[in-house]
Amino acid sequence: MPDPRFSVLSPDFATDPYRYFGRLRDRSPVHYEPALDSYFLSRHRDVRRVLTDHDAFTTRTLQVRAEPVMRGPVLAQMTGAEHTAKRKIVVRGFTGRALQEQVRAIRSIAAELVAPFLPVGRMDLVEDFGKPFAVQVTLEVLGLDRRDWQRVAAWLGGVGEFITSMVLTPERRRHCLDCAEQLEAYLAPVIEQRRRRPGEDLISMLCTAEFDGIAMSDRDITALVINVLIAAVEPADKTLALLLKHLIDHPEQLAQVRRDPALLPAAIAETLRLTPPVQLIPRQAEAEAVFAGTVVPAGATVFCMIGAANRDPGAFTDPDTFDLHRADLGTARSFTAAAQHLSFGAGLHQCVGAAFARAEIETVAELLLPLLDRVRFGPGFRYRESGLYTRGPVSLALDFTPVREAAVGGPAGG
Ligand code: 2IO
Repeated sequence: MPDPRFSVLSPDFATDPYRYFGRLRDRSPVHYEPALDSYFLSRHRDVRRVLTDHDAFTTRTLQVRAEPVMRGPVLAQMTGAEHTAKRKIVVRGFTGRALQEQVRAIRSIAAELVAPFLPVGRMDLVEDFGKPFAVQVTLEVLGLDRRDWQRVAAWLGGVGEFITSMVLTPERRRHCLDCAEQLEAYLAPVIEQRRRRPGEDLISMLCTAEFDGIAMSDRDITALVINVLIAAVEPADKTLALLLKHLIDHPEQLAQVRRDPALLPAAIAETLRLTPPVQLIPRQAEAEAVFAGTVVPAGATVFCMIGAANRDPGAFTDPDTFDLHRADLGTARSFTAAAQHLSFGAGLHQCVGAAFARAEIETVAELLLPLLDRVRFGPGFRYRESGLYTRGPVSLALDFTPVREAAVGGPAGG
């Protein structure tokens, strides 16, 4: 029998949701949350079904959860020919030659941001590095001014809060909408300028692109740029910090990766499986549906619990263990539509930035790992995660052997 007192809104669940996933999958795989009038699915096969049966489970939930702060419809809301065409435009912006350029920017921004901490031998991987890194890389890719990163980060905080909150007071809601409006106003003159004089950046590409005669409106571009900003920023510092946390907790695997950086993609894929930075994906059931004998009514909001699905023993052996060598990981597939983990979602709306995400984390980890000689947690550091929708380390205080600044492989050296 499911525990009637269990709630995904309880403080205990927020502290460590992973403790509850096994019980949810076994005893309450279709957990109803009255305060949210929503169903939470935790089994791998149920989550995969919801994400891939596009007629039965739609992304209509995003009209209320995302559209108000995205200032227009995001890619995941679109369907049919419009979705296919616009998704192809975005794919083009994140693969091939464009991606090669982006990797160069990632490397030089990472080298610049880490430099001041190397002679000290101490940094907070989240606050000192991950957050500025994630925002600055995304601004650079979009052809926006990196020097604006703190302003943009503050606005994105409000946008992210709106999308990922389970409950929002009217005051916080107003704050989030204010942030979104300011971000929109910041972008408007840029979009206008790129329409007149396009460059090589992603915004210019969106302004000029056409697929099967379908082009982007200003509203489309605004929404897509905010979509790219939040989707590239919010999970990035979390993934990087989680990767380092798992490797520090498993010194033998850290040593292997330091010796052979070709193991990095496997370590990243395993990090995403075990601790997905995006824990929830919402859908709307268009018709009544039955999961494991439980009825979900037509029109209901369904949350896919990615962290629980990724640890389903029916999908992965010894699912709670971090093992970059696991036979069922399928590293090469882990960043594609054939992925067995569900951290990039699945189906038509699967993450369009998965290849970029892999390249970003791989590039920065390749640069950091050799510098983090004898890396360990700082004195008195207590590991803590936060977030129900997106989740990651609050901070990650690292100590390592100080490095002379001259020894850093920057943009020229790398
Ligand atoms: C931005 C939740 C950070 C996406 C979302 C409204 C659409 C979509 C996601 C991810 C991550 C964000 N959903 N990215 O889950 O673009």
